[in-house]
This record gives sequence, structure tokens and C-alpha cells, in this order.
Amino acid sequence: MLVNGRWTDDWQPVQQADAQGRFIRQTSGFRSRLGAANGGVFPAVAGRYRLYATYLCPWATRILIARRLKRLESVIDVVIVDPRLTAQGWAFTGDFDTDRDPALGASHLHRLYTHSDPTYTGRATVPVLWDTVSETIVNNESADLLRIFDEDFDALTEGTPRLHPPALATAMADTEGWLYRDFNNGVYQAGFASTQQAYEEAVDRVFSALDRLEQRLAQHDWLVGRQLTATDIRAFVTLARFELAYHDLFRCNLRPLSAYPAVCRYVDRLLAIPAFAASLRPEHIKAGYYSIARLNPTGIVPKGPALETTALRRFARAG
Ligand SMILES: N[C@@H](CCC(=O)N[C@@H](CS)C(=O)NCC(=O)O)C(=O)O
Repeated sequence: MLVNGRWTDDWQPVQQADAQGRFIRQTSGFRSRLGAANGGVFPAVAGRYRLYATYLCPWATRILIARRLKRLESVIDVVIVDPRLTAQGWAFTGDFDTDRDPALGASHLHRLYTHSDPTYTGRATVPVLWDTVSETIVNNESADLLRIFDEDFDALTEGTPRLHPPALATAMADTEGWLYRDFNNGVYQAGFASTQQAYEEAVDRVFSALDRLEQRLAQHDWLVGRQLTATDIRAFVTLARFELAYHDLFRCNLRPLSAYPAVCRYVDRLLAIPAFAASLRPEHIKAGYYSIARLNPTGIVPKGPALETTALRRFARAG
């Protein structure tokens, strides 16, 4: 991670844990909004901002999905980093169907962080929204970026669905509270736990979240209300990685995902939407997660699961 603007240590998945060995996720450092919400410092215009992402990362993938649903492809450029974590974090390699950094010609993402704040302390995470004019990070928190893409470009996104409908705000916040704690972040707490107790607590929460999802989806098409919302994007990114990485590598193996038929039908339904299908790159996901040396010292990437045996079978059929 970066300490006072200097890269200090080889990359480790866990830099912070509590006394019981529970993984603690850091809070994001750059939190600006665009347009009026920001007093005009970062105007909401086309062609000025660039999203740095990797298909490995569920948080970054939320934003790739939102970018497409909001039809912002020609408004906000994307750079995809190599999904394999290096000793210096995310790298621009040009390999693996990834890009080079057009901003600074940097070899690693952490350069963008120190360019933005020479004394930055923290992890150099994706997603990052970069301003090409002032050469700084605007925001590196996916929850904010989901809102920014949904709300701050209104003049350019007319006719696209509202992902945070005001009438559903309370219900979305209720669902997203347990969804984040027990599922989106719960799988990481299972995978990165450093004690048996911390792991078992986390894995139980992951499966109780799946139980809740199954209950809701057995009766309804969407997690909140009668339309696709940001809550569905949040659920999808973790579900789509479940059989590819979390079930085996993160030991979330109490039950297979196929024990949740309504959840599997929901994943299938979402994959019929091009924005969701385009965000899914199984090879990037497996290469990235299985590059975490602490969890997989040999670096061997599993061949399976055969996609047609998973909830992602629609993707396999589409080739
Ligand atoms: N709160 C952040 C979390 C982002 C995050 O943890 N991204 C991971 C990838 S999935 C990352 O970049 N990790 C690199 C690191 O921790 O050094 C968000 O949601 O935007």
C-alpha cells in the first residue's frame, strides 16, 4: 500500500484485521461528485473522465455495468488493468486483453494516486474515476460512482433507467445494508479471515444472505420494487463470481449456488441484459483471484467450473 505517497510493502490482501482476525476494508479517500453537486469543480461533460477498472473486481464491475445501462460509453472512457495483482498492486501490462495507461504512461495504478495526492496513504484500489483535465482522481468509491453515473450526467443520459429511484430509496438502503455486510463484503471476510472463528462467522453470514435472496427472488423478479435498480447490480457482481472464485478459493462452500434455484434464474435473467453480460469475463476473474499468493501459493488457476454447469450457463451458450 501507499504510505505518505510511497509504495511501502509487497501487496498483501489484508493490511488490517481486528483482534479476532476479521478482515477490515479501508474507506475510500477521493469522494467528489460531478456537476452542480460538486459546485462545478468537476463539470459533467463528455470526453473528460476515464474509468479505471478490472473485470476481476466486483466493485469496479458495478460501474462498468452502470456505464453501459446509462449509455455513457461514448461519454466516459474505460481503461482495464491486468486482473493479476502484482507486488505493487494493479499493473498496466497490455497483456491479458488489458490496456496501457493513457494518462501518465504509468506502470502501476498507484502512480495515479500519488499524482493526485503526493502524500496519499492507503491502498490503490479500483474503481477510479480520473479527470483528464486536472489530472486527478475524482472518486475511488464504487458506491459514489454508481450514483455519479446514475445522477450526475442527467443531461447526457436522458431516456435511460434511473438506478436509484427516489421512491425506493429506503427499501434499497435496507436491502443494501445486509447485502453489503453479509454478501458483497461477507465473501471477502470469509476468504481473507485469519482465524477459524472469523471465517465461520463470515461464511454463515454469506449463506444466510443467499437464503434471504432466494426467499425474495422466489416471489419477485427484482430485489427491490418492480424494476431493475442499483441493488440488483450490487447483488449480481457477487453472484457472478460465486462459482468462479468464492465457492472454492474463499471457502464459501456450505452449499453450491445450484441449491438456490430462484437466485440462479435471476442471474440468468440478468445475463440476458447486454450490460450485465458484457461485464462478465470469467478468465479475468479466475486469473485475478487465483493470483492472490496468500490464498493460492502455486498460482495454479483452475480449469473449471465448466460454465454450462453453473448459473452462468447462458454466458457459455452465447460463447
Ligand atoms: N470501497 C471500494 C473498494 C474497492 C476495492 O477494494 N477494490 C479492490 C479490488 S476488488 C482493490 O482494488 N484492491 C487492491 C488493494 O486492496 O490493494 C469500492 O467499493 O470502490
